[in-house]
Amino acid sequence: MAKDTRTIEELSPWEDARRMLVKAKDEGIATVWDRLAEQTPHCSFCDQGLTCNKCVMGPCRVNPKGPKRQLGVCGADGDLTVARNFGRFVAAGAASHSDHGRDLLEALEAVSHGTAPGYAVRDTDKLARLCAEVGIATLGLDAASQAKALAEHFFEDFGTRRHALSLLSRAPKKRRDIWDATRSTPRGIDRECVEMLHRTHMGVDCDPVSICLHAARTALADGWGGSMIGTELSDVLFGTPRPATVEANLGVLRADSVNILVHGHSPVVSEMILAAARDPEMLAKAKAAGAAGVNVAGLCCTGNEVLMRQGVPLAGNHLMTELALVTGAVEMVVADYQCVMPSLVQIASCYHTRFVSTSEKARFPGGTHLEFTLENARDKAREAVELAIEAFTRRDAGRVDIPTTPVSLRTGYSNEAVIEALGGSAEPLLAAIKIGLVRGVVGIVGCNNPKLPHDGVLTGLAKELIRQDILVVVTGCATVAMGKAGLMTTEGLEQAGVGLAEFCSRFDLPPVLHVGSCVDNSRILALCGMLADALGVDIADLPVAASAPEWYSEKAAAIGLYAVASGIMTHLGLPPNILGSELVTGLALEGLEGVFGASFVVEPDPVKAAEAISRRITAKRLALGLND
Ligand code: MSK
Repeated sequence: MAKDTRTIEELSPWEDARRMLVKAKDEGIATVWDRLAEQTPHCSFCDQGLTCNKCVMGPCRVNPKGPKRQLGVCGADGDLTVARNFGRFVAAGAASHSDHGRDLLEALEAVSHGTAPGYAVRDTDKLARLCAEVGIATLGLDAASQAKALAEHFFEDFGTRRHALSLLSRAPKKRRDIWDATRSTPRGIDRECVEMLHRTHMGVDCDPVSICLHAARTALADGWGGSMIGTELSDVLFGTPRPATVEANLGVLRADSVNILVHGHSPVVSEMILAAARDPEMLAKAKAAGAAGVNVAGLCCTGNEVLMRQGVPLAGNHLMTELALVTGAVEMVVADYQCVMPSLVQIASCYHTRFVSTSEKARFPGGTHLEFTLENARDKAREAVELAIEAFTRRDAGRVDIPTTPVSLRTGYSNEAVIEALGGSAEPLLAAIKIGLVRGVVGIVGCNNPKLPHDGVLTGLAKELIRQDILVVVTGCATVAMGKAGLMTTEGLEQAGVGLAEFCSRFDLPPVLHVGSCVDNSRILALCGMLADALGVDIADLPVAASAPEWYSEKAAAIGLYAVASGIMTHLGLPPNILGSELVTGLALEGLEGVFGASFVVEPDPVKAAEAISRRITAKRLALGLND
């Protein structure tokens, strides 16, 4: 297999990653970096978005400036080909987040019917608030009846609304008017995804601009719909996050315990695994097998979910998932869905590790499939923990290497927790923004990508921004990076500018606030809506920005596009595969500014990216009549 020519030091700055990369090499285990090297150089047509495999007259490679093949067999030119591919890319991301949201909705419905043993409404206040927000009268309704009514209401957002999603009311009126005027108002979550597939079938929408605008509508259905419902109902079912200090990196694995890693995105399975692992009966079984206990740790966004609500330590982000298994100390990976590399099954088979898939819609041949449903989850979780205990008895102590000690980070900053930390309203933050103590707020979100130095752009950008008195909020895999860089404790304020440090010290906040998983980017949208309403402006007028510096996934493209369509300038460390069309690229980098008041910036260098974001924040501040 081809090897990445970068040195291990160039691949990742972290001690835990580097040690495991060396161990993987010594043990002959291929990782994502090795496979990237083998796939490089990539097909230049695919790289530019100029291949089409949507029908069997093709597949086609379109060469817009070449002597031949300027059109696909159907007659589609390069712009149309790129737009169709990008539209489907965004729809897949929006569908993924939203289908995750639907699972929470089904869980809420089952809880309301009493058919989901072990699940319950844990935040009854939030349930009542949500009911009131969408117009459900709660007087005289118990929690189960409220849950039933709310579930019925949100199901309509998925399929049968005709005009607008219900939580769009959280966006300022000016923003909703822009969506109406540009025909971007998302009508139904499923509807926009399905319509994108329809529009991009051969011979339907042949206008690249029209397809891109529908991509924005599809992304908005994710951000203000599927993801937002997913976040809110996760809080209702599992508790609204509150600030806590937790640990992260591969050092959270324990040599003396049964280690179970929960991976993927949904809290529905991982919460049950956690409950089973904490059961005294399971603990006794673990002890009988010679272990000190059962240690559950998280990976990726499932990790973020249980970190935020349950204080479960986070073992790593996207590029750490394979390396976690290379420690030789993991008994089991329990996966739900999304961002779970199929390679984990092969790597697990090199150790005593069991890979367990749990979702009917996410199967991994070669692994153990324990199908969780809302009815059987409690029993299946116990079965999984017992299998992990059995795997512990087969662990080869000679192959165990747990590198480094864990770092601490602060988590749990739901919007409710932020408001509480500020003393009951967002006013102190607004006041700090007005006088320039805090110059702006930037959401840094998303993944790792092996094409870029692991966590390097994420942390480099965050350090530059906080140094310039810009508050950073993070979600998803960005979280572990910031935690390892020491930016998620109040000690991180040493790296912040004077103004930001003063503001954060006053409220005992770190300079980088953890607001959750990928779907929880919807918390950032809601916060922006709240701040804009408080100032009487549109979201596009706020001194805010977003960034997905090391993104890789379709979901991240949907997030970026819903941020832009909500009026938030968005930085990407890598471009999507659209560079084959000057029209689509121009729309992304400039044209959307005229439509939504925001567009994309692509810049792999974190310092240059910070400069671009800072310039934007300065411009927005001056336009609001504030100092720069
Ligand atoms: S898990 S989408 S690698 S953030 Fe949400 Fe991480 Fe990106 Fe997956």
